[in-house]
Amino acid sequence: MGNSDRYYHLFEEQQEDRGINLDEVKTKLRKLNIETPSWGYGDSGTRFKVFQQEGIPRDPFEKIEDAAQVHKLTGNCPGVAIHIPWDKVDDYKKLKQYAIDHNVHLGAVNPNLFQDDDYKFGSVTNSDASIRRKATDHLLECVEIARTIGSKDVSLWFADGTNYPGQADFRKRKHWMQECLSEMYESMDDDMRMLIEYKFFEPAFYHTDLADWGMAYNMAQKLGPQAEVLVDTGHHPQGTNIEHIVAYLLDEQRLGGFHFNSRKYADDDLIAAAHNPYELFLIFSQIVLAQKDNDPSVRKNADNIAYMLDQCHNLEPKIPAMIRSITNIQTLYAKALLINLADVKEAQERNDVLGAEHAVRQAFEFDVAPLLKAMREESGLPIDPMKAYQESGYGEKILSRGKGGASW
Ligand code: PSV
Ligand code: MN
Repeated sequence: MGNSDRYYHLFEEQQEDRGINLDEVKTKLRKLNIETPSWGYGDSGTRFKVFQQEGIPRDPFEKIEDAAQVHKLTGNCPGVAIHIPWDKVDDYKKLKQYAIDHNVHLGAVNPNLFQDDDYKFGSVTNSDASIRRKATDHLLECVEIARTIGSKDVSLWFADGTNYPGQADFRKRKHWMQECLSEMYESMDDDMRMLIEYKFFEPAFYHTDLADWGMAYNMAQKLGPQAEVLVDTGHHPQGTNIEHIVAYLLDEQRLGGFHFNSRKYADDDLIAAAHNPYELFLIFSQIVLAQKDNDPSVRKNADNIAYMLDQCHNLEPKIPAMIRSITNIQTLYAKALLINLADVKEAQERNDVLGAEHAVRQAFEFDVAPLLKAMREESGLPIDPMKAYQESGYGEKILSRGKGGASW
C-alpha cells in the first residue's frame, strides 16, 4: 500500500465517522468546471508598466494551447473564456474546432466596451446616441459569436462611470444602459445567459454605473430570467461579506457566475485564494449549502454556476499561476464539501454560536491533500499538477515564441 493510500484511508475513516461520504465529495470535485480566461495567458501589467514575458501566446490559437495544458494537468478547466476583439479571428468555427482538438472548448464571450476612444465618456451610458448604438452593436456581435461557437454565456463588464460630481446624469445613464442591454437580451437564444458583472471603482473614481451587486441584480431582474449576476471576487470594498452576497443571489436564483481572483487592496487580479483562503472557503460553503437546499430552484442555481478565473499575472509565469489558482480552488471547495451541514443546522437551531462557528471552521482545518491525491489518481491525473507541469517541458517549449506576444 502506497503512502497516499495509507493517508487516504485514515482520512476516509475520519470523515466517515463525521458522516461525510467521500465518494460524493470526489464526484463533486470532478464536476467542478472553471473556465480560464484567454486574456490571462497574454502579457499584462499595471498602469505603470507591462513587463513582457517570453513564451506568451501570439494569437488566440496559442492561448488555447496554453489553456489546454492547465486542463490536462488539473482536470477542472475544459472551458476557455474569450474576449472580443482581443480574440477576434476571421473564422470562429475554426477556433472552436481548434479548442475541441485540444480537448477544451470555448466558453463565455466577453465584449470589450472600454478600449475604444469613443468610449471615453461611456459606452452603453454615453450621452451620444451613436456611441450607444456602436456599443450595442458590439454586444449583438458577441451574442452572434457565442451562437457560432456554441457558447451559452455572454459576460458583461462595463468601465462606464465618471470622475467628478456633476460630470453626468446618473439616472439618464441608468436608463440608457437598460435600453442597450434590453436589445441585447432580446437577441439571445432561449438557452443563453447574460452575466452582469459589477465593480465599485476603477477606471472611474467618482461613480461607476454598475457599482455593486444590488445594481447588477436590479438590472438583471428588469431584463428577465436569462440575466444573472456575476461576482468577481476582486470587485468589492475591503471587508465586504461576499459569501452573504452569494447566499442572497442564490436564494433569488440569480447567481450567474464567478470571476475568481485574489485581492489585497483593489482589483488586484492575483492568484485565487493567495491572500484570503478562508474567504473563498466561506463562499463555497454557501454554494454547498444551496446544493442541498429543499427548494429545487435554489439547487438548480447552485448546480449551474459559471465558474471562471479572471486573473492577470504580471510578474509570475502565466500557466503555473493558473494551475496554482485551480489547485487552490480545488482545495477550498474540497474543504467546504467536508462541512457537516447537519451539525451546523443543529447548532443554529440551539443558537449555539460557538458550536455553529466550530462546525464550519473545523472543515477548513482538515488537510485535504490525501483526498485530492486520491481523486486525481482515480481520474488518471497527475497527483501534483504543478510538478507535472514543471517536468513536462512545455514551459521551455513555448519560449520559442519569443517575447512580444498578445497583450490585453
Ligand atoms: C476589469 O476589472 C476586468 O478585470 C473585469 O473584471 C472583467 O471581467 C475583465 O476585466 C475582462 O473584461
Ligand atoms: Mn472580472
